[in-house]
Amino acid sequence: MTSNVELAAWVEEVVQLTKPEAVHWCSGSEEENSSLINLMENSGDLIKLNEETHPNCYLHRSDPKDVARVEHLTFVCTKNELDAGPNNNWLEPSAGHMKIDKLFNGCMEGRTMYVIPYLMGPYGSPYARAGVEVTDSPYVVVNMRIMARIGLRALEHIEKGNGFVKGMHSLGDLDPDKRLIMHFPEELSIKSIGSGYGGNALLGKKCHALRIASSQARSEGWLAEHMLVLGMESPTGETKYVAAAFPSACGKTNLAMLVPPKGYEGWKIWTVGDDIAWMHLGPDGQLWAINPEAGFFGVAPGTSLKTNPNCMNTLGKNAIYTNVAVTKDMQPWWEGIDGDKPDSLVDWQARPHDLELNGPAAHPNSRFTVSAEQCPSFSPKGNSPAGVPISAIIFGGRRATVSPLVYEAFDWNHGVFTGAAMASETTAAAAGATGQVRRDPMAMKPFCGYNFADYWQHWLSFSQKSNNLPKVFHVNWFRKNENGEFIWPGFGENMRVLEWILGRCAGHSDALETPIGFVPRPEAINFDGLELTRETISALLNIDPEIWANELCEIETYFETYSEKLPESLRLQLERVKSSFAKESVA
Ligand code: GTP
Ligand code: SPV
Ligand code: MN
Repeated sequence: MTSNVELAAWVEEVVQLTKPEAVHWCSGSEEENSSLINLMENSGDLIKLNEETHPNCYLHRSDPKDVARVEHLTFVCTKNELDAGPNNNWLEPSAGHMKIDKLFNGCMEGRTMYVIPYLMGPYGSPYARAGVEVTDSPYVVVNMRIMARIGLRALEHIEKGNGFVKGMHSLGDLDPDKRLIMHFPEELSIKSIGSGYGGNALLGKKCHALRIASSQARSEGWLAEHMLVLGMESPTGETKYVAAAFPSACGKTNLAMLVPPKGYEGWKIWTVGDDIAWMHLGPDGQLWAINPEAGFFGVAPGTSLKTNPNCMNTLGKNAIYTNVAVTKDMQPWWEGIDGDKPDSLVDWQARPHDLELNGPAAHPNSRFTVSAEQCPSFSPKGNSPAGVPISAIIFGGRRATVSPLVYEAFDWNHGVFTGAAMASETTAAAAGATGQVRRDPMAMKPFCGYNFADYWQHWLSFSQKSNNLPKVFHVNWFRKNENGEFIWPGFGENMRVLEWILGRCAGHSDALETPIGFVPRPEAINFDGLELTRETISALLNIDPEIWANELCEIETYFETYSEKLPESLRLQLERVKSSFAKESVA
C-alpha cells in the first residue's frame, strides 16, 4: 500500500493492536467519498438534506455525550513533566501509551480501518507538513477530506521521504469514561479514542496543527497559532494581512469573512484562514503565515446573512452539518439563522423541538464542515506556498468588562505580555461550564503542546531575530452593559477597528498612551452611522483603574503558577503596567 517502510510498519502495528476487519487506504477521490457517504446514509450516520436548497449537504448527529472537545481528557505526554507544563494534563509517555493502548486493544473488531494520508498546508509549500490518521470512523474521513489535503498527493509527499505525524483514532464505544486524547510530541504521534467529534477526532486540526506543531515550531524557530488570517484590501488596491487569536467560539471565523459595512465601499476583506496559522520569519524579517487547513469547521449558531453573509454563501452546498436542527423540508436550522423560527423543527437529537423541555434546537457547539475554496472571500493568496506577510497580530477575548474595544501594545515584548495575560469567558466549544472567565494565553490554553513558560520565551525570542515584526493589538467585541447586552455591534462593524489598526501600522491613527497600551481617542475610530451614544463610546474605550488593579492581581497569581520558569521579561512588563497605574493615580 505504500513504499514507505516506516508507514507500512506503523499501520501493521495498529492493525495488530486494534484488529480491524478490513483496511482501506484513502485516495481522497470523489468516488471514494461518494461510497463513504452512501455507507453512512445506510447506517444512519448521515442524513441527506434538501437537495434543492442545499445541494450535496448532509446532517450528522453525534452521540449526545460527544459534542465538544474534552480538555480534562486531553494529555501531553513528555518524558519530563515540566516540558508539558501546568497548562497541560501530563502523563509519562510509556504510562500514557499503556493506559490508552488498553482501550485500543481490539477496538476495531468488525470495523474497517481507514488510513488517511494528509497534508497540512498548501501543496508545494516548504512549510506544509504531512500526517497520517488511521480511524474507524467514515465520518472522520469525509470531514478530513474537506479540512485537509488528503489522499494520493499527501502520500506521495510522505513517500518522498518527508516526515509525518502518526495519528491513531478510534470511536471506541463512545463511552465518555473511556475517552482519551493523547499527544506524544517527542514521538510526533497522537492517540485518540472514544470521541468522534471535531477537535477530538479530526487529528490534523488541533492535535497535529496546534499541539504537535507548536512543539515542533518551538524547536525549529517558527510559530503554530490558533489564529485566523485575513487580508484587507484598501480602495487603492493595497492589501495588508493580519492574524488574530481569539479563543474557541470567540469570533475568528466571523472576522476572517468580514463584509465591510456601509461607508467602506472599495474595501475588501480576503479570507486566508479561520482557525490556525503557521508563521515563519521570512528573509525580510516579516512573519509569513500559511493556513495549514483547507476547510472550515465553523460554529453554526449565530451565523446568518446579517452577521456573516460570506459564510452563509459558503455553506449552502457540499457541506456537512453536525448537530444542527432541521426544518420540515430538511433544511438545516440553528438559533440566529435568518428568518422566523419555523413552527415545526426537529432538534439536534432528532426530537420534536421543545425549548422548555430540551433546550435550543441546534446544539450551541453545532458546526458545519465546508471547503475554504467555496468561500466568496477566499483569498487569491489562500493557497500561496510562501504564505502572506503579517502586518499586525491581534489578540482578543470575550470579556463583559475589563478590556476596551481595542488597544495597541507598546512593542513586541509588551505584545507578548498582552497575549500571555489574555483571559476569556468559556464557550460551548469545550465540554464544561460556559461563561466563566479563565486565563487563555494567546487563545492557546487548550492547544499549546508544551509548557506555556517556554512558549512565551519562544515568542519573546523573536524580538532578537527581527526588527520587522508585526505590531500587536488586543480587541474585545464582547463588552456588556449593566443589562447584560453587548454594547458593540460587532461583526461587519469590526471593520472600523481593523481600519484603526491598519492606520496604526502605517503610523497615522491617533491614540492615547495609557498604562495598558495605546488606546484610540474617540475621534480616531470611525463610529459614523452607528448611533452609539457618547456614554457607550466612552464605556467601550474606558480603562477602569480599579477593575484593572484586580485584573493585574489575577494575572500575577496566574503567572506565579509558572514559578521560576516565567520569563523575567513578562514579570518586568507586569511591574511596569502596575507602576504606571500607580503613577496615574497619584497624578
Ligand atoms: P472556533 O471555531 O471554536 O475556534 O470559533 P471562532 O473563534 O471561529 O468563533 P466564530 O466566528 O465561529 O464565532 C463564535 C460565536 O460568536 C458565533 O455565535 C458568532 O455569531 C459570535 N460572534 C462572532 N463575532 C462576533 C462579534 O463581533 N460580536 C458578537 N456579539 N458576537 C460575535
Ligand atoms: C475550537 O474549539 O477552537 C474549534 C473547534 O475550532 S474544534 O475543532 O472542535 O477544536
Ligand atoms: Mn478554533
